[in-house]
Amino acid sequence: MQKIGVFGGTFSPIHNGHLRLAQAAREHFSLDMVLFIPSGFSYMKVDSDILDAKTRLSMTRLAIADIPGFVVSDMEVMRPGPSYTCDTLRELSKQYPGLQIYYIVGSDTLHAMDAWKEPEYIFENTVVVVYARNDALPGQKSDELTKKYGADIRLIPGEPLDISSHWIREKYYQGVDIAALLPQSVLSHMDMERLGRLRCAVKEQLDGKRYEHSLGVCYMGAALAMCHGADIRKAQMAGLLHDWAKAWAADTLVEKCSDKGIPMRETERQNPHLLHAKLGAHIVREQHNIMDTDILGAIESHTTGRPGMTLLEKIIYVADYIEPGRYKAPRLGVIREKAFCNLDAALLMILEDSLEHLRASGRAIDPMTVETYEFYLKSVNLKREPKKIRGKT
Ligand code: DGI
Ligand code: FE
Ligand code: FE
Repeated sequence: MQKIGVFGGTFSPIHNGHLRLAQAAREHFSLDMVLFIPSGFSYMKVDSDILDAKTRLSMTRLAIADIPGFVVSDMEVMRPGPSYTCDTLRELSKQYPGLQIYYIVGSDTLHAMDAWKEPEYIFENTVVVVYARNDALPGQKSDELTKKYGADIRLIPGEPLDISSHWIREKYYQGVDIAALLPQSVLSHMDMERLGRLRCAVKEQLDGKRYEHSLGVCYMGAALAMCHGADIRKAQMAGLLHDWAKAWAADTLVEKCSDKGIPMRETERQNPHLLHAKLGAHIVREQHNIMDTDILGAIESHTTGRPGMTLLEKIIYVADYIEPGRYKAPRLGVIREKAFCNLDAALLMILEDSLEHLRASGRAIDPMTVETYEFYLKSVNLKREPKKIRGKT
């Protein structure tokens, strides 16, 4: 009789732990294949940050694409209404008559199965194979279910699963590097999907011209990140979101900053447009779950800069000035060229020209702009090769 492993789950996202234990189950129980079934709408899970069903399905397909014996089913994603395992198993026994189903679950799930719809159907018609999770070992529960339902419950040998999708999502939004924990294709899909959603949100928030400018900073940021070895995705994200609060009127900016307890300098109160940077960072954190301090810092410092900027902060500051849609600033050609070979020197030129422009137009200069200028004037000069004086070595 052919044996099929059925691995249902939210897979939000699927990660190396899932793949490892599916492989272990396949080998240990000599399964002919493992069918991954991402859940559709789950009546059990109410986490608001779970990725949408189509995204989870695509990520699961990408993750197993090159692994022999692994197959994905869209049956739960496509089925309207909540996902019930008993319905899925009934459908599978119709689809694959005569097959023995090995239903793969985590030990945490085993503890909850009593409360599922028709648990007796599941235990009568499948061998339940359990993988241990660090936070919930199968223990007594197996014996209890065996007694109650005559269940055939077996353990997948190996290390307990010590990572969870929830933990990965949390770290992902904080900007922690999780590349080692899931296939590259899955991470890339997650990034692109998130960028796509943010792009739609920015399009709603800004007028056409400012939206185009934000796209310009997004791509310019990515190009500079490639050139200078920064994180490309973070540069795209920060570039896309940097002017989030740009459309708001002066009094709205001041009002929102007071409401949120964001401190304002005197120059910022006098020139509220300066506030769009720090307020924007605050809002995207609140509204779009951007927890990455690198990205938030780049948004916050993009108008005045700050002494000791991070690489990403410099990249966004410079990209904002030189993106392809800009045409008014003097020395744009030289600064654009410099940006790719000496980022600090480009930054300094922009600060110099901005200060000059502010002075010429009689506008108040924020002390942060001056501090940033002085900081980079010193650091760029320090890095310059000392001029050789004739006759001396
Ligand atoms: O938001 P963007 O227009 O894309 O660019 P930005 O965030 O760099 O904002 C540019 C504006 O900010 C521009 O009008 C100059 C102004 N700015 C930058 N530094 C200072 C400043 N305005 C004042 N008053 N003081 C500053 O120090
Ligand atoms: Fe701006
Ligand atoms: Fe901008």
